Amino acid sequence: MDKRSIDKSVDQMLSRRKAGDPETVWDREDGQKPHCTFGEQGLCCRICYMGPCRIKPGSKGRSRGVCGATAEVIVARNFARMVAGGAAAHSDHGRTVAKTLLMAARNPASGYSIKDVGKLRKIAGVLGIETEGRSKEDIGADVARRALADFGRQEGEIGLVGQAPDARREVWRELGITPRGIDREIVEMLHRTTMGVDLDHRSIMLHAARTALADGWGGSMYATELQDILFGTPSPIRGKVNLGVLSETDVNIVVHGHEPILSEMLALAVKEEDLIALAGAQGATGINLTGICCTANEILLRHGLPIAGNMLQQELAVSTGAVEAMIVDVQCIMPSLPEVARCFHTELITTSPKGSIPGATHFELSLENAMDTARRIVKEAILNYPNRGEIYIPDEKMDLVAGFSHEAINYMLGGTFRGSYTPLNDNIINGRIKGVAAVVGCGNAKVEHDRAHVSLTRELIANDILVVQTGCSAIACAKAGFLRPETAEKYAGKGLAEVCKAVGMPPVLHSGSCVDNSRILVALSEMVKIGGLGNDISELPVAGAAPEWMSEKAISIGQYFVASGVYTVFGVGLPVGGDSEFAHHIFDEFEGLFGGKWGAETDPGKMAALMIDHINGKRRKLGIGEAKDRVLYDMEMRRELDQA
Ligand code: NFS
Ligand code: SF4
Repeated sequence: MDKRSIDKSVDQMLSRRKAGDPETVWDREDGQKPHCTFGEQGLCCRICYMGPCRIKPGSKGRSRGVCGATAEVIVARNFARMVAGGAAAHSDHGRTVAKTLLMAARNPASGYSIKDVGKLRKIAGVLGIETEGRSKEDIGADVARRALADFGRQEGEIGLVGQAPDARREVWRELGITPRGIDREIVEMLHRTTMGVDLDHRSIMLHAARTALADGWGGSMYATELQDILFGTPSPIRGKVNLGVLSETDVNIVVHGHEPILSEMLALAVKEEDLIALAGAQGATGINLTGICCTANEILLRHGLPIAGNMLQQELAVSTGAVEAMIVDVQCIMPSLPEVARCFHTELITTSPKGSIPGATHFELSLENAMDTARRIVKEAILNYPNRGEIYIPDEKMDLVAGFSHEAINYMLGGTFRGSYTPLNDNIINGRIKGVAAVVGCGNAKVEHDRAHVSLTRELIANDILVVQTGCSAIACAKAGFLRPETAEKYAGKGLAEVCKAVGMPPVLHSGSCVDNSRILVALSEMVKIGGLGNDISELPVAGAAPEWMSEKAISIGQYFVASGVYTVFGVGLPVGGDSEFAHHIFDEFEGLFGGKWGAETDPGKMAALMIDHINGKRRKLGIGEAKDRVLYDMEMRRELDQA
């Protein structure tokens, strides 16, 4: 058995397992080995039933699918369909938030309201909606309607691309890939890649860029901006992370999934006195609301609520025996959960009409009365407390500071409300900070849990690169202790450490959930607008990475980062190895089109090297590069990291 995780809580949980205990994701991963190499290389086509067809790797031109499809077309179609799947997931989330904003604006009895009026006005401005002399509800309703219209828009441009630098918008216009409507691009992606339509891998990937941009600058960006309007724009906040945040004596409620629409209400419900009293009456000391995955990131950022773990820890959280209820909505919820929950007293509760799970209890969330749903769920969890059996909670937990929305970064660095990125740009120009890297994305049971996130991030900050994070990657680095200001002194390079110390921020900034990768796009656009670092995102000394990705959503994110001009490296592997022409297209030719391109590298040290070299290259082009060697970690330092 390979080592599963660098996170000690995982070892502690796995080492206690006895015969008959429920399987984990790692057991099932073993059972799938070896993974099908055709699929791994993107060479398996199941688009029509003359197949499935598979192409022998390296058989260029000689081996075709039954219909005649070549390797590069099959690889491209599979890749593009992953983009469509990921864009659909993020965007449907954005749609729910837009509907919630409309509800907040039109029905105050729903319990939703508009919290961040500054953000509302800013977004209204971007969308060309009149704000003068109007109530926040009227503006909010118009913003929500404009957002909903952008999902179904047939022609023109979706509204939030207005946040991108002019030069970038020009690149998209010239390529003809500015998204028209969010749903429209996703549908067209599926159409183009059905049997016998778009048979040119370059054309398929161009539309994949349009689809991904409809996610990054559309669905995801609407999700983020409208959530901020509804629930508040995050600012730095303290929190705790890892399985050790579960309480031995409180009622433990774990939210898991993605949309904060219900969890925001749960965060309020758990503070209600009658519910706390009810918990007391059941013998508990209180109610402990925690989370897994991106919902956890959302409630951490806005309420400082603790995170129990990232995606690969969901089964382990239930296996502590200490979780009264796990409440799930959509995305990244393992189908194995009911099985695990059955072995304990944990009640698995579904809330989305889109995500039904046999064996779970369903409490449908209605936007009109979300608070009532939240209270009923909390009560259900409390009443389950007396059914607790034996529990085991690993003692691992770590402090963190999160909440670095781009507005917060602005504020911290600028020092004034509505400050600016000028100090960040200045520090990049003077070389204290070499550049910025986005390290994001999932965990994947194929590789050692959290290792690549943590080693990559550590090497980047040692080289004076400010790291911005989201998703399960942020949770990984949080568990490793990187989200504390003192990390700067311990691990960051001298220049970065100096800046962090002056500002009082960690060298690794947690910016939120996966839809919040759109915050990074806005931050990069701001850096361009401030000036001194070129005219387009593609000129900035920045890079992106998803070192342990697994989800289609990660592929969509990668594609929109690249199409926005960012060099983006993925770990684990990419399902493109089957065709050298396709690989050449996304790894090389893309740069000529978008100014950004894909990279793939499984070794985190080498991944760091690729990103650092890229950032240094951009610095030289801007005329701000001076020779300084990369800090290379030797084996000794890596071992030390393992033990940290
Ligand atoms: Ni992003 Fe967040 Fe995690 Fe991956 Fe899943 S929870 S939306 S997809 S696994 S980072
Ligand atoms: Fe095979 Fe072509 Fe059908 Fe794909 S579309 S399954 S390659 S026949």
